[in-house]
Amino acid sequence: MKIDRIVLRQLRMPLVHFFETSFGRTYHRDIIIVEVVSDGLSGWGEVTAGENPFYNEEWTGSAWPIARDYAAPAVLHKELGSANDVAPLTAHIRGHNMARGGLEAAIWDLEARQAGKPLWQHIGGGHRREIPCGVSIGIQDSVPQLIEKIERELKAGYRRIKMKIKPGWDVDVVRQVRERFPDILLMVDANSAYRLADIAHLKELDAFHLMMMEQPLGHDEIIDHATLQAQLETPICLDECIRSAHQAEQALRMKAGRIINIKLGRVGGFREAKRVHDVAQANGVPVWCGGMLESGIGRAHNIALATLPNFTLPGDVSASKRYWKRDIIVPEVETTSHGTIAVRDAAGFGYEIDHDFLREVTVREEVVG
Ligand code: OSB
Ligand code: MG
Repeated sequence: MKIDRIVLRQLRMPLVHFFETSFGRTYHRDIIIVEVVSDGLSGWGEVTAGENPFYNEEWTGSAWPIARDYAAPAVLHKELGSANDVAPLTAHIRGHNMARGGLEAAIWDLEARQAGKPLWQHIGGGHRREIPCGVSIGIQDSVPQLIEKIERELKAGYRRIKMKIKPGWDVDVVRQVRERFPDILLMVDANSAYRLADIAHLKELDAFHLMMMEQPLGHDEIIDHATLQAQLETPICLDECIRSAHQAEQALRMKAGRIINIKLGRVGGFREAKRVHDVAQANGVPVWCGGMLESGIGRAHNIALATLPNFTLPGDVSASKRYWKRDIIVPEVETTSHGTIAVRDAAGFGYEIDHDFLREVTVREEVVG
């Protein structure tokens, strides 16, 4: 396979509701979509970087030149044996996994379309026909607002509730949520808002039988997570600090956590995501698929990923309408009444691109090659 052309598009899409984490509030997304073209057929990927370099070092503004000037030229016009060969071609780029991963995922999608196969099958997934769904609920202006949101998501059928926490919005809020919903699968995500010195405070959360506490400490911190996990009953789930299978292996060897959240972009695409999955599985550690407020394209890739066998826990992949008034794919991603997404059998990522709407929300476009 040879890639003849790579089209980068930057979209601007308002979120239905703002989303707040410990690092800030987002009202709209600036999303980069990667289209790769070979012999007249297109594959599609999404760069999952945020609007600011606050989750990790990447942001839309950095991902654009990395994708255009470094990642795209490394694969363009080259004879590629398979999509699996793409990640090593951009591995000399330090960091910037999301910019690299958006391109890599697009080539997996293209190759699946060339073979006339669904993406989930092409990556070696297909362990389940429906993926179990949870939701990630941001920090709200008040506790009653949070409770109302949780109530609505449970009514919609979602199987697990994740609430974002930060200093000042943690133990007391979790206590009130637990009192109102004693039996639900509940977890928290701190996005690196705490330090090891906060250990006594974090241990108070042990009282609420949470499924897990996601990334409490530094975004690049494995050692302190091991120290914290040894003193915490609640399992730690690692997100930000797992950027490769090698780091996953080191973290699990150190017992820095008992669960891993896999995000396609954060680890640089499907090849590395599958490797992280395999390392976790070999260690008896379950994984789930995280989200980055994706458009339908990134969401569809996440669904394919979550059909791999060790994705046994409900992830953060949920219905399009929780994010967008109108998505850029048709049909939009929908959930069943029992809190799952049914996997589709169409070739590639399994949904159609809504080209008219894509054009409408595109604010920047550049062709490489
Ligand atoms: O830490 O999982 C996270 C959103 C943006 C950045 C980081 C995270 C999140 C989410 C939202 O939790 C997941 C989603 O609904 O897409
Ligand atoms: Mg997280």
